[in-house]
Amino acid sequence: MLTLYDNLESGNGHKVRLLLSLLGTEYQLIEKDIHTGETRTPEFLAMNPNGRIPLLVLADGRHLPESNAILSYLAEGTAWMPDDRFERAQVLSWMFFEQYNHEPNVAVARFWCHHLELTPERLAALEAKREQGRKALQVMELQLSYSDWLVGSQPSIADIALYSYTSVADEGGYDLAAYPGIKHWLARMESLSGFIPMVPFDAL
Ligand SMILES: N[C@@H](CCC(=O)N[C@@H](CS)C(=O)NCC(=O)O)C(=O)O
Repeated sequence: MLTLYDNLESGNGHKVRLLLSLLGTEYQLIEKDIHTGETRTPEFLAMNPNGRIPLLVLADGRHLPESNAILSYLAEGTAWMPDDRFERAQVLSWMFFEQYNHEPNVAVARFWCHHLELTPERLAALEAKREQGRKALQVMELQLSYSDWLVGSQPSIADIALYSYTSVADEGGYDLAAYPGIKHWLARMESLSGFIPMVPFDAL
């Protein structure tokens, strides 16, 4: 059976739990406290030298870190990864965008709002993050204003990679009312059979 090391606050982890749920794949969940260094112990670093969740452990004991690499592994041979070579590259394109433009701003703003004391200096840095995050959301909005899904005519792991943190962007101070295409896309994702939501901070 697959084992997933994760933390329920994490959108990177949620991406993986969401795909596993949509695929109906059973797995064992091991929660790690990311605020007390549980992913920085020698035992954990031996599994992922980068000291972060999510981390997937295969039935044969091999370890795979990085949410989007895990999505690619799990989606192989399923409808969540297109067969077409160009569409596969487009999926990767959105996943790289997610890690470079979206997650460092949309997810980090959410983390700061909930875990850091917001001094005047941090508030200024937070506003700069939000500005970059709004630019990333606008890129998604443009794509989703003329297509239902980020790649091709059906949902793929590109949509999963971008769903998790976008769905809780309000927790980082973003107002999704400004992005009607994204709002409709979120609703399409949430209507998929097997869908599971992000756990809101106030429910943890
Ligand atoms: N690029 C990585 C980012 C993983 C990441 O930042 N994980 C955070 C939680 S969302 C973590 O484990 N933080 C604990 C730490 O850095 O010690 C991915 O997509 O999986």
